[in-house]
Order: sequence, then structure tokens, then C-alpha cells
Amino acid sequence: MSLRDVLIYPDDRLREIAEPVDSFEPALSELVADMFETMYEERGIGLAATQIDQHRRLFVTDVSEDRSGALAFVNPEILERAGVVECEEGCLSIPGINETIRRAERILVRAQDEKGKTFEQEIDGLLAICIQHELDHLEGRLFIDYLSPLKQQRIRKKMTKAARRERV
Ligand code: K2U
Ligand code: ZN
Repeated sequence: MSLRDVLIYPDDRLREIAEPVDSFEPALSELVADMFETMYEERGIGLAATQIDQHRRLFVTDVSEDRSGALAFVNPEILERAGVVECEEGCLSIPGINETIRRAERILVRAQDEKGKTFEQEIDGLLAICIQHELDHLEGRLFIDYLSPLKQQRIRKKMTKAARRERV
């Protein structure tokens, strides 16, 4: 297992659309293990492959308090959405920015596990929010895309200035 670098906004690679996973060889399990290690190290509760510059339809989540809730979603899709909920979101790729956006309250998800077995699950609560956030990453979308153009402009300016300070 190894830690991977997380892409930071406004890196254009975060805008790539991920390709379906068609091979469930050991290399996929190695990538999944690296994603869990990176997610826990970064104190995240989700991580999409896009965020580590791997443009495949795969993300991991763990919304538990004690790392007992590790889940991998391969080729995920949301079949049904119901209700609306507001949630303050952050993103490991947009450090220091937290904004409230709206998501579906309940979702029906179909995905494969890391061995390729298909499952369907009705999900609500924080896991439902996290899954919608991660699925957006696979489509090249970021939670800040749901904010006003002015707020997006301010965030882009703040992150670009922070990146310049980093380079000095
Ligand atoms: O994809 C990511 O960047 C990880 C996200 C996942 C997430 C965002 C918003 C709401 C739920 C999940 C987070 O940055 S992980 C950090 C975090 C930790 C605890 C609660 C919410 C967010
Ligand atoms: Zn994110």
C-alpha cells in the first residue's frame, strides 16, 4: 500500500471524466488499498480515483468513527433519488473551503465491489451525501460548481493565490 498525492483545485485533471472499470485483476485491489490509505491519512470520509489522477469509475468511502465502514464502489450509478437535504461540504481537493449545498436525501445506488460483484443499496444520511459528492468527481464535477458564479470566482482566486504562495 502507498499514499497517493491528491490533486488540488484548480488542477484541470479534476475535470476529466472517468472511464468504466473493466478489469478486476489484483491491480484494482492495490489501487483500492492505496485509496483507503490516502483517504484515512487525509482525514477524509470519501475519495474518488479522479482525485489521485486515476481516471477510472471508482471511489471509496468510510463514514464510520472507527474505520469499520470501509466501502468501495466500482462503476457506481444512482438509479433513484428522493427528497432534498442541505449539507455543509468540504473537499480534499479544495482545502479550506466549506459551503452548504443541496443534495438528494435518499438514493438507490448500483455498483460493483472490488471483486466485480454487483450490489444495489438504498442509502441516506451522510453516506448518501458522500456518494453523490464522489460520483460528481467521476464526472469532473466539484461541489463548488453548485455555488454562485461570484462565490466560485472568489474561491478560484483564493486557491490560485494559495498555490502561488506554495511555489515561492
Ligand atoms: O471527496 C472528497 O474530497 C472527500 C470529501 C467527501 C465528502 C464531502 C462532503 C460531504 C461528505 C463527504 C470530504 O472532504 S471528506 C472530509 C469530511 C470529513 C467529515 C465530514 C465531511 C467531510
Ligand atoms: Zn471532493
